Order: sequence, then structure tokens, then C-alpha cells
Amino acid sequence: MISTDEFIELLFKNNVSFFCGVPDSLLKSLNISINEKVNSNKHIITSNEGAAVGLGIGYYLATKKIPAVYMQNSGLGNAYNPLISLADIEVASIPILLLIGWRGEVVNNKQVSDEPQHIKQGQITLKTLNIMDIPHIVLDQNSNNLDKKISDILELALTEKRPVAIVFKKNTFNNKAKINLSSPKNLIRREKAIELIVRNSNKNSIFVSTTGMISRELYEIREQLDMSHDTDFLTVGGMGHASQIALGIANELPNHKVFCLDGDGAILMHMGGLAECSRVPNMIHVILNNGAHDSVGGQPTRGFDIDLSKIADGFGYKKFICVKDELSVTDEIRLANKYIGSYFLEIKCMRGNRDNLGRPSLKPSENALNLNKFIESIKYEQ
Ligand SMILES: Cc1ncc(C[n+]2csc(CCOP(=O)(O)OP(=O)(O)O)c2C)c(N)n1
Repeated sequence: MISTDEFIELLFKNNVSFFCGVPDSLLKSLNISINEKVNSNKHIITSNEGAAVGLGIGYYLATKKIPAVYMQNSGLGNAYNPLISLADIEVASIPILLLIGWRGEVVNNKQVSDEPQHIKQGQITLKTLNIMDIPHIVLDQNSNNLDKKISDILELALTEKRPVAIVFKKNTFNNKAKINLSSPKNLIRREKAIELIVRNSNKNSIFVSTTGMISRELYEIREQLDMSHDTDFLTVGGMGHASQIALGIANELPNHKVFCLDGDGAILMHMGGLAECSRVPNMIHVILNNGAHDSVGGQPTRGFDIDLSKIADGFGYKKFICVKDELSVTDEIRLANKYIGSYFLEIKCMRGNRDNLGRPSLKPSENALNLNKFIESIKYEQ
């Protein structure tokens, strides 16, 4: 395995000392090393991967040094536009080092098993980089000659002034101790909050849940309470888009309550959509704010530094409130069930999840079909 500390040292040696990006579970250890070894003003966790490319471009313009931009391969889509329409060798021609975690990797033409949302993305990752004309190397736990590989690819970036990438397979890096997950003790557990929301909402309310643990917890709670999954849509991929999916449904079912269970990382990723969510009277937008990208290792977001309910006010939500205990969650959901107007409920939660949290056995395509059927069955009420 490659030591993340040594890897960072090699980057330093090659004059790379600025890091930004969106965390990924495959790069968890790398993230910990960056936190340990890089000054906090030289490491910025960005709201999305496109933003990280923008930040990297700004850094290069200010310093003429190559920025390192890290992401999961699913983030390439967010990064595509600023990479192709701006950083590209034929446009502004900016050297950038992309560090990409390869979920759903393909080894010797064989797909490694992974969650459904990673399969297609894994199959097309290297092809996408080829189409984007981004020179890249792939590293795994057995890679050697790192020193030369890294200096060669960085030299190419600098001499040709273009983005380049290193793609990392699963288990490339050593395991580092977990990020400190401590959070204020007076906050509610996220899974408990979801359980209270489910228990206190009407049985027919529709739920759209965001990417990561939140969807997994919603699924498990339905199982535990012996409830159907047909009213839920789990946004297993497309991080940051759950709110728009909920809006798309709410807009078509004006007499039906639609919940969006969002995360702080996800809402920050594509925040502009809130301007439209605030306009529907039947959407209850719940943000489970734990100040972290909990699902991929607990790296911090700005969730605890910003005032999300003030932001919701600014976006025009009719009701907005922040709560952090079980009683208030229950009260708010009971109120929200009857309220006419967009409702923004921020719940400050603890970081962390239980160890034995399962994964949905339902395929995303079945999930979509079941919700389609459920919505058809209630349409006569509208
Ligand atoms: C475009 C994209 N970038 C990164 C990821 C990896 N990812 C999955 S879940 C997650 C963290 C989500 O954080 P948050 O919304 O705050 O929810 P939490 O995990 O804290 O419950 C990340 C970064 C992804 N799935 N898609």
C-alpha cells in the first residue's frame, strides 16, 4: 500500500502545496494526511468539484503553482465544465493535478463489485478522461516508482500547461486513524431524527432522501417499522440533487406533502435550487446538519459555521427553523404536516452512524418504478 504521508511529501517535493476538493471514501486517509501536513489556508474543502477546479484555477493564476484537486470519480461530472470550457489546453491552459478516487473500478476488463450508482461511472472513468484529453496515470496498492511517476505527470502538466490526473484504485492507500468525529453532545443522533420524522409524518407522505447514510438510514427505519418503501426515493447518486427531485414531485402533486431529507454537504453542493424549492407550498425540506461529510469519513463542511435557516429565509421559504432535540423535531414535523407553505427544518445532529447500518437491497430502478406506481395510485386525490 502507498503511505499517504509519503505521497503528500512527494507532492511537496514537486512544488504542489495547495489542496482542494470534495472528500471521497477511497481518499479518506489521504484527506487525513492533508489535514495533518498542510496549513489550513492551503486546504479548502469545496462545496462541489467544479468549485474546486475554479479555486485551483485562481490559485494557479495567483502563484503559477499547480493546485491538487481531489474528488470521487462521480464528481468528474461537476468538474467537467470548468475543466473543458476553461482550464483546457485550448482555452485558458491551466495546469491542475486531479486526484480521483475510482469507485466501481474495472480490473482486467472486469467490473469490481460496488454499489449500483458507481458501476457505470467506474466503467467510463478512464474513457471520460481520454475524451476530455486529460493525461492520467492509475495507481494501486502495488504501484512502485512513485517518485518518477508523480514528477513525470506534473512536469507534463507544467510544460504543456494542462490538467492531468492520478486515478486511485480501492485500497491504494494505507489506513489512517479515523478523523475525530466529536460533535456537541446535546445534539440528536441523525438516525433518531429520521425515525421521528417518519413516525410523525402522514403514512402517505413522499420522501426523497439524499446521497449516503441518510438514505441508508431511511431504508432501515422503514424496515424496522415494517413500513413500505414505495413512498421513498433514495437519491443514491447525483449528490446535491435530492431537493430538485423533491421539487419535481411536489410541483406535480400540490395537495400532497413531499419531504426532502437533505444533508449539509449535499445542500451546499448545489444550493441555487433552493430559490425554486421555496416556491412550492407542499415541500418540507429537512436538513440533517452534522457539519460533516459523514458518509465518506466525517470531513468537515461549513454546515456549523453558517446559518442555514437565515439562508432559507433569504431564499423565500415561508417557514424556517433550526432545532436540535427530539421533542422539537417531533413538534415541528407535526406542525409541518398541516402547514401550507414551504417549510425548512434544519436539524443539528451528531456526527457518526451505527456500525451495523445495512444497505438497501432494492435496486434504484425498482425504487423508481415503485414510487411511480405509488404516485399513480394517489393521483385521483389531487
Ligand atoms: C458529486 C459527488 N461528489 C462526492 C460524492 C461522495 N459523497 C457521497 S456522500 C458524501 C457526503 C454527504 O455529506 P452530507 O450531505 O453532509 O451528508 P452526511 O454524509 O453527513 O449525512 C460525499 C462527499 C458523491 N457521491 N457525489
